Amino acid sequence: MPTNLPAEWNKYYDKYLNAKTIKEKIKALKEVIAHTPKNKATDKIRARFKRKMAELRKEGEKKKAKSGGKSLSIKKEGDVQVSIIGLANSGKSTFLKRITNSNPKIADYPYTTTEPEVGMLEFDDVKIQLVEIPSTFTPEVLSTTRTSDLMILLISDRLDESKQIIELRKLKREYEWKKYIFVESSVSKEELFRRIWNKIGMIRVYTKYPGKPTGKPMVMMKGSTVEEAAKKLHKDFFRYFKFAKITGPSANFKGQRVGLEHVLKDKDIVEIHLKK
Ligand SMILES: Nc1nc2c(ncn2[C@@H]2O[C@H](COP(=O)(O)OP(=O)(O)OP(=O)(O)O)[C@@H](O)[C@H]2O)c(=O)[nH]1
Ligand SMILES: [Mg+2]
Repeated sequence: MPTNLPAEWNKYYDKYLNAKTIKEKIKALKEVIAHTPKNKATDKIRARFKRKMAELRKEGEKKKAKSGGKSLSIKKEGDVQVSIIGLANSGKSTFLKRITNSNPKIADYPYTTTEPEVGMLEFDDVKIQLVEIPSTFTPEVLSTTRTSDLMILLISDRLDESKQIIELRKLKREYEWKKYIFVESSVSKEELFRRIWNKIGMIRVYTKYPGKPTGKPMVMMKGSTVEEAAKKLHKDFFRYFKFAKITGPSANFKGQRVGLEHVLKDKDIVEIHLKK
């Protein structure tokens, strides 16, 4: 091993060497990678760890398939997918029904919902697909959360608040959800949208053509440039790009002329001009 690694690095590496199961190995290797400084001297070793990580993941998938471990996925629709996680009988279906156009079964006993339920929240030109995750929390239903952009950890006034927070935090750690928000089930539709939108870090980019009103926006990652917007619209917009005119938060003034490298902001209106 290279000698220029921090002292505590060995601790993580030992833990990895001693890990027994594939899941433990993956977890330990993640720590090792996270604690390996990025520099020229560690380039090779980090590449090796990453290859090992890919191998372990593959091995894990194979094992799961053999053991009959099923995985489920919900077809992603709309611009963003958000999973709703909450304790059994806490009011997840009621919440989904109130916020979206869906009509899930609601009943006063736990585990009414056994398959993921889906609804669409449309707000401010964005479509957010909400998925109620059954509180059985089997690996199969939890596998549906892999495609989600955000987890809503739903807190209901029906059950003890601190108990809910403890249980939901446990799940969050176990499944390593990185993007999540705690939400009270009484939240308004507008406030919910605002909190989801702020957390996922995406932007709406409207496009304008001479003589046409602006339509539905493109939903893109924060930090996206005019180049990415042009490519997303059509490859010809990139190929024949001359300049763009921007109106909105990223422009210093209405109709500012910019190039491909210009970084866009939420609610920008972009008018692309092409070479003749
Ligand atoms: N006090 C209170 N009761 C609620 C609330 N939301 C739902 N309920 C009631 O709680 C019961 C369970 O509601 P559901 O929406 O089916 O709960 P769920 O979390 O989807 O339940 P499972 O799918 O069985 O886990 C129903 O009797 C609802 O009328 C709430 O915010 N406050
Ligand atoms: Mg339910």
